[in-house]
Amino acid sequence: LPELESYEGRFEEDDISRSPENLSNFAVKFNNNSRLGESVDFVLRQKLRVWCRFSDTCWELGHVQSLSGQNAKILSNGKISTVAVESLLPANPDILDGTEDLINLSYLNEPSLLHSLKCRYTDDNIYTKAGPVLVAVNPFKKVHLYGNDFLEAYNHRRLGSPHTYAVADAAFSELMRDGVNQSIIISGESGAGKTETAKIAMQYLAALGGGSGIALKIMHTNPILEAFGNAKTSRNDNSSRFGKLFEMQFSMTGSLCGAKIQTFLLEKSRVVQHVKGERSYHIFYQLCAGASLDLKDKLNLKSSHEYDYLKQSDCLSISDVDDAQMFQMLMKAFDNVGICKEDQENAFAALAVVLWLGNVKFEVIDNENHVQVIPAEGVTTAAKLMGCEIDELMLALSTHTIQAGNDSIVQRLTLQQAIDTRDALAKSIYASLFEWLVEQVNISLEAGKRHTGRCINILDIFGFESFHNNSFEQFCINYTNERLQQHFIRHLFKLEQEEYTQDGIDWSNVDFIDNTECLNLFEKKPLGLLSLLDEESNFPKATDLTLAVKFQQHLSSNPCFKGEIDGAFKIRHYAGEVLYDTSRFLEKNRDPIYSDTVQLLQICSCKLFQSFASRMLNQSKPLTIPHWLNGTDSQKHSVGTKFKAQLFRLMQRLESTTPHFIRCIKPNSKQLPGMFENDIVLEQLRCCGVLEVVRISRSGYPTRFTHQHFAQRYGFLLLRDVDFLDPLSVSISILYQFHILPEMYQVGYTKLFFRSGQIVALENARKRTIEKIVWIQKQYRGLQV
Ligand code: AD9
Ligand code: MG
Repeated sequence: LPELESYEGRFEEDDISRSPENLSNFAVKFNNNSRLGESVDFVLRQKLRVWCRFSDTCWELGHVQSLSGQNAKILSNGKISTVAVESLLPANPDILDGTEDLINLSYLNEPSLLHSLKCRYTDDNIYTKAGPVLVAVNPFKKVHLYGNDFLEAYNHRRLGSPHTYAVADAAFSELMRDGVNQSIIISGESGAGKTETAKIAMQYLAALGGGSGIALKIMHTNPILEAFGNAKTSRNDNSSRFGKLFEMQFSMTGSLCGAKIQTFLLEKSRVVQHVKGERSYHIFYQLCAGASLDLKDKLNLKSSHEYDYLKQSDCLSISDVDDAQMFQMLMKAFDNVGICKEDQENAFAALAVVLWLGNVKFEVIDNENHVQVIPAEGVTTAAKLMGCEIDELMLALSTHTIQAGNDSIVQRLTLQQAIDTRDALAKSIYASLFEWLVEQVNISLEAGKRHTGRCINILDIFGFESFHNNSFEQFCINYTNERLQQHFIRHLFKLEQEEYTQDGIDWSNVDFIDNTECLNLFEKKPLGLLSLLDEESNFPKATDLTLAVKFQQHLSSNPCFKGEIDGAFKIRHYAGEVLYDTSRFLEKNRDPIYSDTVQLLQICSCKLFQSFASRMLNQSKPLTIPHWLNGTDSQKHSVGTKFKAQLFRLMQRLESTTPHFIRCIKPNSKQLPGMFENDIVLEQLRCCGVLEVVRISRSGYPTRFTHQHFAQRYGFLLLRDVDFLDPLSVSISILYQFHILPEMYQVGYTKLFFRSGQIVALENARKRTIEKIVWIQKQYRGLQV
């Protein structure tokens, strides 16, 4: 290495080797996202790229030109401007711009993460890894990343770039290798692409384990679930209004043999009420638009604008979606999944009942606001389709019977009570129909004897939500996300710990934050949010305001809780603080169904409606006394309690599997392609735990090199001859020569582990040395010529 020797003298002069402590300090500081501070001197000399903050989410890339006092002159976009030093963060070298794994970044600050994702997104690389997590940024357009060629390339490992296929492939390989069940946990906010991602994972697994008819059947469950469980919302034209765990079952040899679907928290209020610009469930519009004349005739079906439940929001269609065509696809899917014609027709009849119930009107008949049903097409058609007498339905909707000893007293309902009764009936018919349908699909997907218990679960579940107005739904959703977050952090912790212990290094100073305190706030008995909510739900005279007072009384010592005025309260979630409004909490938690309507369903001649009645009574053990009466029958299972139990079962299932995490990100709120809005993305990276992964990596030792690789890459920077040394000794010599502080690295059996940012100093030295070598070589050749 004559060139290197002749270069040594220059290298001695270099400030990098002169001030190594500076380098380490500098790296630590940047690493911790702190401002440049005293290390700006170094940045100046290096003319490093920096991020200049113009607002919380607006960062611009620039180069430091000079420094005066607490300000720096920055060259950015061809202009020089003065920026306060405290508004600067270090940027990564441009070679890392398109990195496939965010953890590779030397600087893991927010603008750097955003920049990396954005660079990739611009090139239609919508997938990026963040350590063990796959980040998927919704392209809102067709991207050429799917289909048979890609399926095969990932299957044969010809492609290794981040992809949902790669995650599915890893899950499958681990299932086959270890015999341990796997789960793919997909989360993200509404419209971020969870359902599409779940379908892409299913597609891969179906192709891998497939060939048989079951793969096709499984794929056809999607249009069915989407028709009945998805709706247009302001955030997503095809928003899933339920959570879903899809279990794909495999034989010992890895062929797909069955599947099972479990659903969570269907938003049934949407059936009777939704805001302007949104729609009810797709199936209603599809049925109205696509039913055959014969079916229309049977159900007395009109167009969607004739139904009060559908027309309330002035939104009957979705651009670029043909409901009639979707209906045809649904019928095909029904046939392929194996739902028989009779069941299909029964389901359509139940839908028509819901629509017609919505058209039932009441008239006030006395000055106490008591009502009777106006005999019209709504109530007559609904009764006919249910298989009951019109009078019976009219009575069930406008009166309530109380048992007093052997006597029964019939009370007329007021207008509001009657409307509530009607809507409650419509909602519970729809929810029962949905449950029934999922059961039918499950029956047809059953693996039977071939099922070995080996499976891959795909979880497509609502992400963390924080709106202007947050109610009971957000309360349940965010509780779910706290549980999933705990699972996520435990898993990351375990992974890290395993790697450290395997390599014999001390991991005790890796610091993890967990969210136990917030989970306690929800779950503790008797003084947790859910228990207190149930307790208050059982007091007939309780109101949402008394609930809020109760929360305040018992929970104010928990640091994650804060009572607010007017019945509101705040919870400090892992993803940020959310303000909840208790209004209608009690009602939603009680979810009353009314005894008279359930009794009516029991005597309907239509078998499906009879089964709905037993489902309502047996499964959910609901409150059968309407909340406006001081009933004595206390509530057995509230929505909150049932949901908590369901969530516990889900977590138990997930905990027995190896998890794979996919975080979907919505790059803009307009559902448009090619638009990447920093503030929106950053908020989601925070909420879905990607920043947490990065933080955890930062708190540990994210940069890892085998001794060989490290010695090979940096050995030539040593100022002494190291030819005779083994790789570990070379590595140690490098660490000493560059004065890397002992707390910044650990030496394992096979690898060196570095705190993030440490490698930058070495990389800079390496780059500059090589540049100088090249320069010297050129001079040398020049001399020879
Ligand atoms: V919600 O919580 O159910 O409201 P999701 O499920 O997160 O939501 P969804 O999967 O429905 O979002 O995606 C929204 C839309 O984004 C889809 O209808 C597609 O138009 C678009 N999308 C999402 N992922 C992809 C993709 N990989 N390629 C192309 C996509 N388009
Ligand atoms: Mg969805």
